[in-house]
Amino acid sequence: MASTEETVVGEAPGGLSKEKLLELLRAMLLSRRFEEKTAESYQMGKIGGFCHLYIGQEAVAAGAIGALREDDYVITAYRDHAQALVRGMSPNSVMSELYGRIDGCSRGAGGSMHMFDKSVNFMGGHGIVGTHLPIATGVGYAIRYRQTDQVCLCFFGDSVVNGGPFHEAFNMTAKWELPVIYIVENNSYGMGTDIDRVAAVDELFTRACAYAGKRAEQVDGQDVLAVYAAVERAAERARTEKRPTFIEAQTYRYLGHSMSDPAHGVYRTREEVAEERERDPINTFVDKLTDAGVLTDDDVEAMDKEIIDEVEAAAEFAEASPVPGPEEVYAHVYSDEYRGGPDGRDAWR
Ligand SMILES: Cc1ncc(C[n+]2csc(CCOP(=O)(O)OP(=O)(O)O)c2C)c(N)n1
Ligand SMILES: [Mg+2]
Repeated sequence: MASTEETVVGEAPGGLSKEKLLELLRAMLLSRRFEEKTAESYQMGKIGGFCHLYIGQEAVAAGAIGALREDDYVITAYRDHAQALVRGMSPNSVMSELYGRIDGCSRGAGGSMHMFDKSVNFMGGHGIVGTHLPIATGVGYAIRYRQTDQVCLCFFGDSVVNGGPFHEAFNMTAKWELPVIYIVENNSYGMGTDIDRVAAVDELFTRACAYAGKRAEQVDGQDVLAVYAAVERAAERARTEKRPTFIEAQTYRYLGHSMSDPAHGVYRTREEVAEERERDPINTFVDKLTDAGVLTDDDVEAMDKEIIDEVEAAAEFAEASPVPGPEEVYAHVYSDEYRGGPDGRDAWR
């Protein structure tokens, strides 16, 4: 995307407008601060169930979704808070869902792994490893059927490339020439399993060459601009050539697999985590922006404070939101026709 003189100060990183650069930084900071609050609330017992944090991987969601149009679709796995927020779901809705409250996007019934909001074309939040890839194929098919030029962006983890759904989904997506972008977040681990222990070829993007030919590439997932550029190219290809692309984003999670996993785990060393933290995607992007004169340290601090306030407000909102009543047990099980009441048949129209 071309930069303009009015909006860019100095040499614009990535050739992007100042507005776009700030949007990318804001997306990453919001994800980070939101999840720091999530961890705190979880430890205080306010959030229950499975909860997987994305801290360290923010550049992937921010860069990839930042390169899409608002009417494109996004689908992801269970590590989904950042994707939901960056796609435009409100922090109040996501936090309330984490708290299991009625104002959550799934009325508190889904929790951490099941963020969903049709109004922003965010198709979830899916807990079973790999099974949302065929759903992405279906979304791509729906786009083709409706003859629009939207695209579907599908995030997933590195362990997925060894499973059947990856190969089945990608094969049909390529055969049917569907506008889907698959982006694997290679953070080197599937729970406590090092990808090197289970993948015959650890350059994961090469797995997709059988289906995508040269439309498969590897990017530095800690560099938000590199991710942005790769997805922008892929989206253009999907809209014009109606072809899928496979992107491997090399990234790293700083915390445990989930809230019930120790921060480092026994499968990796503290030194490795410390070394990876040196490549923190937010710090490196802030340095890039301040070096280029796009932002001052004070600007960054002001943005950060505003985001922290927004996240605190979301936690207060969630805290005040009611716990779902017993009538919710039967809601949305079969259809929207249910009109409330825990007491039997008359509750159905
Ligand atoms: C079909 C299936 N098998 C096993 C699990 C248990 N499980 C949850 S997360 C996970 C590892 C996934 O790792 P990866 O795809 O690399 O994603 P990451 O957690 O690194 O984001 C496994 C095996 C599951 N949810 N679904
Ligand atoms: Mg992984």
